[in-house]
Amino acid sequence: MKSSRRKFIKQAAVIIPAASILQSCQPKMTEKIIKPIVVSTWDSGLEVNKVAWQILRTNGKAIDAVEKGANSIEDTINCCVGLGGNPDRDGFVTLDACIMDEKQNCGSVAFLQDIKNPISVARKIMEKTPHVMLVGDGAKKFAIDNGFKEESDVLSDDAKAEYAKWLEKSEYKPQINIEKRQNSETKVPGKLSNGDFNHDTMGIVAIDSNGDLSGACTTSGMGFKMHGRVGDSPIIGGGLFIDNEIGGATSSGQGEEVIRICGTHLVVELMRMGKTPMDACKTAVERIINVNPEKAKTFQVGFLAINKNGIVGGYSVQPGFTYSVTSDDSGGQVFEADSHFK
Ligand code: SD4
Repeated sequence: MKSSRRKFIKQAAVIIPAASILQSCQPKMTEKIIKPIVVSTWDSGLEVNKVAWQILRTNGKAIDAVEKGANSIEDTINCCVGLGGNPDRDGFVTLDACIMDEKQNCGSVAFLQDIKNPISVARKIMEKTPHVMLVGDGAKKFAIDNGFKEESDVLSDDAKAEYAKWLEKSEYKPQINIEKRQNSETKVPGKLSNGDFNHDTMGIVAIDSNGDLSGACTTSGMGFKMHGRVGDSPIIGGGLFIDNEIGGATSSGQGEEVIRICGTHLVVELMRMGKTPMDACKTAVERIINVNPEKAKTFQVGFLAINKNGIVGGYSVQPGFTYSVTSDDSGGQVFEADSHFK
């Protein structure tokens, strides 16, 4: 499985050769621009991309594509992202999300409970308020006032089982998240469950046919976190950053480590200085590792970036960080990012 996967990835690298040769101070606008295009974190991003692609392929806006893509995984109740995710150590599912458009408008929501689509709440905050970020009860009140339904009994069966298992030891050891390889014999196409992966986050960046970028990042956060803990995913410049002149980036993994270096903002700034998306992600990962090389052996962080030309790259601390790319009707492709530790 692994070797055929590697072979596929090698072949894929041949399909997108420009990824390794872009060297100018800004993404070269003279090269062929790939658009529309949507990229998402993890293998499960492929399904998300399909939803986003339906909007992009008919000349829809990137902001709509990333929102609807994020909604599609938030709506999957037995999945790790959204209300189906694992709860915090007190048994509550608390959601974080942010969204950013081509004009650097942004909206963010954190520590939100009982609302199914945090990314849409974030978009409403972006469009209807003078603020960027609402949290907790205030965010929930805003959501309900704006027509979002309050859900009850939100813990999914998968999450209940995981929580019961966690309570046996009540130990807080963040897991190195990878997308668990799905057994092709048991996998039901299109149906995901918490057993299929141990990550909690979906980051999405799209370029529409107009050449405009937008991004979204939505999560239930690290499972069994302290009540009230907020990760990188709703932080503009942490879990997501978009600059319509340059490109966009998103992240998944141990949020604290991403926040410490303003991860996705750094990635976009590195692309501005001429790095390819892959090299920019690699430099950001190295920055994280330099903070504490010993500790870095114990966690995962993956960055995914796309520049204005539609060139895509990713890099992670540990092996196993995958991302999905869709730029035509063929259903998209999954890539495994190169990593610092092998
Ligand atoms: C967080 N970055 O809350 C998120 C977790 C994550 O896959 O990405 N999990 O820190």
